[in-house]
Amino acid sequence: MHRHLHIHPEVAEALHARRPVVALETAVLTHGLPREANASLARVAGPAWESSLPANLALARAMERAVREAGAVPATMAVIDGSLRAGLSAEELERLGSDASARKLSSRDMGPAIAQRASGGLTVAATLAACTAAGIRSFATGGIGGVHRGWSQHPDISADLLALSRAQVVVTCAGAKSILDLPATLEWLDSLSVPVIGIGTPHFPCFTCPPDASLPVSAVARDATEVAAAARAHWQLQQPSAVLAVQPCPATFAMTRADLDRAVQAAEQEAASKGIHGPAVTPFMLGRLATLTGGKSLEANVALLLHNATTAARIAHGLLDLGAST
Ligand code: PSU
Ligand code: MN
Repeated sequence: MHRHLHIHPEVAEALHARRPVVALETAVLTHGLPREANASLARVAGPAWESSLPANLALARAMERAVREAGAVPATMAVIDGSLRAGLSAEELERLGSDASARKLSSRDMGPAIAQRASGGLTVAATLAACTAAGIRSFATGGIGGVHRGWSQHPDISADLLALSRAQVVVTCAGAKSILDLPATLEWLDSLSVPVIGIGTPHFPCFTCPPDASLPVSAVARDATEVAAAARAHWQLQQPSAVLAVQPCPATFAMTRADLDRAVQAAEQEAASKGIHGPAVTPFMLGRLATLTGGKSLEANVALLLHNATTAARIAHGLLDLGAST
């Protein structure tokens, strides 16, 4: 993998000088968010939101900004023209965000994409593999992939879960996407020995919805420093797995469970009748949910992504303060 990895000079310098770095995934850029400009998202993201840009690109740039404002260097991870990048230039980010042929790359897809000189956005699974190659310990995303509803008939289980079992990285997220079977997803995280640490919450956050009182996390931390301490101890025990740091969507923008469930049901029926399956399911569902909720799920998604970027930067600081690179 290292043969194909290109670390952006700013990221390389930060890693070398032991300054905090936060990896950002790009499947959310290529497949997770709409490409139309959306000025109303400034209400969520603040005045620095670039309203005239496609929303997916504006979000990727806003996440990089949030990481910088929290004193870390963003490493946006992608495959561009067959090379694996940790850190993109502004031009590369813009190209990837507008490339209609950009693939959604999970860990198994990166090798073929590199050999074919293709470009694509990395899922959580692929980003974790890239973090291991680059030596990055903190990573922010929205919600991880997991066990899809209806798994007993059709076992659609995201490769994110397996990847979490074998990358020593702290992944900051708002739990797993609410379109999933969350109890089943938590059972898998348990089996794969991935600590699920609630930041200020004993319950598992449900992506765009508030945490579910019936879903306990495996540990609670008060803040980023405590998450970093737990991760360091986990890895000192030679545990090969990631640490999932979970925090709820900011309350102002969270959706109610009832609103979300109604939309998920409708979107699931559409997906089934259109024969959508495999890697296309998650992008289809996220797109339909945004429409069916009148943009509410999109607002919540943007709010939680930015919140997670900031927290991941704090965790990167915490890990370095503890000297937790081994
Ligand atoms: N979080 C978001 N939006 C997204 C995703 C996560 O807020 O689009 C992406 C992540 O890249 C995650 C992927 O890895 O969805 C999961 O896809 P699948 O269920 O096909 O494994
Ligand atoms: Mn899947």
